[in-house]
Amino acid sequence: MNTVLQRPLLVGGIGLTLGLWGLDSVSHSLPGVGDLVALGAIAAGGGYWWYSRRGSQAKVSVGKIEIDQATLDKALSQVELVINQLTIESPESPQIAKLRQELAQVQTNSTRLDRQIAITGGQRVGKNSLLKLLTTTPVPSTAPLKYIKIPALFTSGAESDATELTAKQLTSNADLVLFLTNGDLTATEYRYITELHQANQRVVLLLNQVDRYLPDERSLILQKLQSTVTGTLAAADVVSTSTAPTPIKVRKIQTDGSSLETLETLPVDISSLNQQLTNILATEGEKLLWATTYRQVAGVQTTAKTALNTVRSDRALPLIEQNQWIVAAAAFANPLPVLDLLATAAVNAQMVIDLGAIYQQKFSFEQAQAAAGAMGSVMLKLGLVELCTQTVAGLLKTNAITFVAGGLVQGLSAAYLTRIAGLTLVEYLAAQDLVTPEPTRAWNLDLLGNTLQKVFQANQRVAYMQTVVKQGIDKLMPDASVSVG
Ligand SMILES: Nc1nc2c(ncn2[C@@H]2O[C@H](COP(=O)(O)OP(=O)(O)OP(=O)(O)O)[C@@H](O)[C@H]2O)c(=O)[nH]1
Ligand SMILES: [Mg+2]
Repeated sequence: MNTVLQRPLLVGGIGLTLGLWGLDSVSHSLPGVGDLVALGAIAAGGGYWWYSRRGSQAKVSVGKIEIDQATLDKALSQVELVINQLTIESPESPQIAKLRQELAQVQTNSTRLDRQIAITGGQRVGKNSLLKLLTTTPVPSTAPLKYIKIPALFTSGAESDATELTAKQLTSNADLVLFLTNGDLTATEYRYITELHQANQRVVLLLNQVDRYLPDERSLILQKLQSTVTGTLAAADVVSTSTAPTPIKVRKIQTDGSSLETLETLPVDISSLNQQLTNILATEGEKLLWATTYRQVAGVQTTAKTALNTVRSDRALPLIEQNQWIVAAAAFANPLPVLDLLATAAVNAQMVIDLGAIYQQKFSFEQAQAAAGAMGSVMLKLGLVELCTQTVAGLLKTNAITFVAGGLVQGLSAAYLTRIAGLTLVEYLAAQDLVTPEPTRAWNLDLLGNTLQKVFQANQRVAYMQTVVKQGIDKLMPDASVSVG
C-alpha cells in the first residue's frame, strides 16, 4: 500500500512546492507528461526562485574602512582563497581563468604611477569647463595626473540608468573624485556623495559657478555646504570655484550723480581647488591608490564568490530535493500527530551536515541539531507550520475530494517546510565569509532565524497552489473521486 502511494505522493509534494515557487505554467502540463519528465520539470521549476537569486548572494560589501597596505594584502589573499577554492570545487569552470586574469590586472594597476581623477556631477554644473582648466594649467604634482570625464549624473530619460551605471564604473576606478554642484545639495546629490564615501572613495566637493552669487553670499553658501556634508567630508574638502564666469551687469555711480552700466566678468578661479588637490596628492598619494585597488579587489571577490556559490548551490539543490521527498514520504506514511513534530521532521540534522559539507563547513551532529532545532522553533514561532498545513488542507477541501488519505496534508507540508529549511541554510552558508574549513563554527541563530523568515516570505505564493494541488491529487490518488468545483 505504501509503495503504491509513495511515488504519486512525491509528485504531489513536488507539485505543491512548485506551485509555491510560482511556476504555474509548468504545472499545467503535469498530467500530460510522464512522471520522469514531470519530475525533472518540477525540479527545475522548484529551483526557479533560488536560481534567479543565486547571483545576488555574494555581494561583498565595501564599508568605509581605513585602507592600508595590510588591509589590501588581506583582501588580496582572500580573493586568492576564493579562486583556489573554486578551482578545487569546479576545476572546469571557465570563470577561473577570467578571474585570475582580472586579479593580475588589478595587481598591475596597483603599481601604476599616475593618479586618476574623476570629474563628476549633475548636468551643466561645469564639468567640461573644469576639465579644460585643469588640463591647460596643470596642478603641481609629482605623479602624472589623468582626468576622467564622467557623463552627467541625475539625468532623466531613456538612457539615464545606463549612463548612471557607466558613470559609477568609471568613477569607481578613479583615485579621487571631484564632485561639482552649483548650490546647496539636493537629496540625490547628497546620497551620491555619501555612497562614494562609503565605498572608500576620496571626494572633493566643488561649489562651482560662485560668480553667480553676490560676494557676501558666497562664503555663506560655502559654509552651508560644508555643514551639510559634515561627517562625510572635511570642511577643507569643500571648495568654491568659478570655472567659466559669465559677464554681469555692474552699475557705477559717476561723480556727477549719473549711473553707468557696464558688463564685467569675474576672473576664472579654481585656486582653492588647486591648493587642496596639491595637498591631497602630496600627502595621500599612496593611500588613494590603495583604496582604488581595494575597490577593484572587492569587485573580483564579488565575482569569484558568486561563481563559487553558484557551483555550491547547484550541488545543494538536488540534495534538498532528495531530503524533501524522504521527509514527505515519511510524514505521509506516518502522519505526525502534532505540529511541532512536523517542524522537527522538516529540518533534520543530517541535511544540515550535508549542506554544510557542500559549503566546506564541518558541523558536528550536535551543532547540526542546534541549527535544526532553531529553525524548527522559528517555524513554529512564526506560525509557518500552521499556515502551511492550513493552506494545504484548505486547498484540498476546495478541490472537493471525497476522500483525503491520512497524512496527505502532513506529507505535502513536510515537503514544503523541508525546502524552506534547505534554502535557508543555503542562503545562510553562502553569506558566510570564506575561511579555511574549521572543525567548529558557532551558528548565528538570530541570523539563521531572520534568513528563514526572509526565505519563507520570498517563497509564499499561495495563489499558485490551487491548480497545482488539484493536479497533484490526480497523480496522488488517481482512484479518488474528485469533483472540480
Ligand atoms: N556663471 C558661470 N557659468 C558657468 C561656470 N561654469 C560653467 N558655466 C556655464 O555652465 C554651462 C555648462 O558648462 P559645462 O562646463 O559645459 O558644464 P558640464 O557640466 O560639462 O555640462 P554637461 O556636460 O552638459 O552636463 C555653460 O554655459 C558654462 O558657460 C561658472 O563657473 N560660472
Ligand atoms: Mg560636459
